[in-house]
Amino acid sequence: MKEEFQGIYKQFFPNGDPSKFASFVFNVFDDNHDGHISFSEFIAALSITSRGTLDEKLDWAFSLYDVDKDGFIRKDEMADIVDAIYRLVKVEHMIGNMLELPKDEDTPQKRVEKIFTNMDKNLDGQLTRDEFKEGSKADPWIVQALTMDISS
Ligand SMILES: [Ca+2]
Ligand SMILES: [Ca+2]
Repeated sequence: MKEEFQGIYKQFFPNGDPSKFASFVFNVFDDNHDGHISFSEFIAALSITSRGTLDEKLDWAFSLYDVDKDGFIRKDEMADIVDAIYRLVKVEHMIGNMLELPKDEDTPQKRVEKIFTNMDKNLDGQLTRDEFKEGSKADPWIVQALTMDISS
């Protein structure tokens, strides 16, 4: 099932490497963590990512970035996802933009440092849901990347 899912992403990003990103998204779609995405799980996730309100999208994005589901996004969790996004789009849609990425954003780690500088208001090295949602409104890239608006 996870392989099928990766196959779908492969169609959208034939020259990128979507396997890592697809795994993260799969884990969020698979709400009850039984290793399968049921039709209702699929529809629910799809409607949030395509037609949800900004608030719903931010909640969804938070659950994707909070890989271990402890209610906080640590730097290494975000770096993992950002790395997956960079792999996904590197060759495909971003190549023009990639080359023009400022020096402080040209690796996932630098990008995450920058995101945390803006979002981690109390400087404890992790993002609460509130910090994340507030910060994402100022930096929409972080949600656009997840909902595949990245190419537009
Ligand atoms: Ca976490
Ligand atoms: Ca914090």
